[in-house]
Amino acid sequence: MKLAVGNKLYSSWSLRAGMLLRAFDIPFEETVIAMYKEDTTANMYAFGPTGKVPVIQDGDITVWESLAIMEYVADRFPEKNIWPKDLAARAHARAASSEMHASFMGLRSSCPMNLTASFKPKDRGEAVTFDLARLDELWHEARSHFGAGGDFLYGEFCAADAMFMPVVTRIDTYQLDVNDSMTPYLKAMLNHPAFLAWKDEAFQEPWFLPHYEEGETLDTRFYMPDEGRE
Ligand SMILES: N[C@@H](CCC(=O)N[C@@H](CS)C(=O)NCC(=O)O)C(=O)O
Repeated sequence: MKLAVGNKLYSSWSLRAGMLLRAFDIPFEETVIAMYKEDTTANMYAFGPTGKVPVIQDGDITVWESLAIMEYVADRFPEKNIWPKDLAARAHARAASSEMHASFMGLRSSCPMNLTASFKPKDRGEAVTFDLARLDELWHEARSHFGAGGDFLYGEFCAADAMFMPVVTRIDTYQLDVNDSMTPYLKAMLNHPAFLAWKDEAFQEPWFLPHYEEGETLDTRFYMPDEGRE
């Protein structure tokens, strides 16, 4: 199985697919395509039909769009609990993942994924506050109804957690004000070995995207890619 992704420091959709395959120990070969370069679009079209990543190629089968990738991996490896086993939990996990795919635009546009640093808290406006309140409600519902068997939304780590991984990093990066009840989930996600492995690889990348930091005040720099070094 081959997986094409964008910059691991910045590509939130890539992290979702990368997290899923790593968390479930699925062997794959990864190609990283640098974003915002002259040949980015051509390189992405070489993998999939939308000129975007992530894309999975598995023999003759090509799968694009993050949610379709989750479903394909679940079909391909039925022995792994990519989605929760319980019907009600699985339905909730799929609905939550679809909501992640289609919504939370305030948070996604105001707080782009950026693993290089953390930024000082500031007022990020009503849309972000609204999204954080909805996340709190959704995560609380998942954890309280289905989460008893582990630290993740539905107990054991599943595709829904992979879908929310970039949001968890945004909460961390921008020091967003979230309900204390979310703290154990955030910690479990940020310490998941699949995320730590992704971050280690991200911290080798040379590409710096300064426009991802416009309007931000740096708190802590964790990693500066070569392109951003003086
Ligand atoms: N709806 C797609 C979104 C994919 C997407 O927008 N990926 C971004 C990277 S995070 C991309 O490939 N952008 C193209 C580019 O940077 O040129 C999915 O769910 O996978």
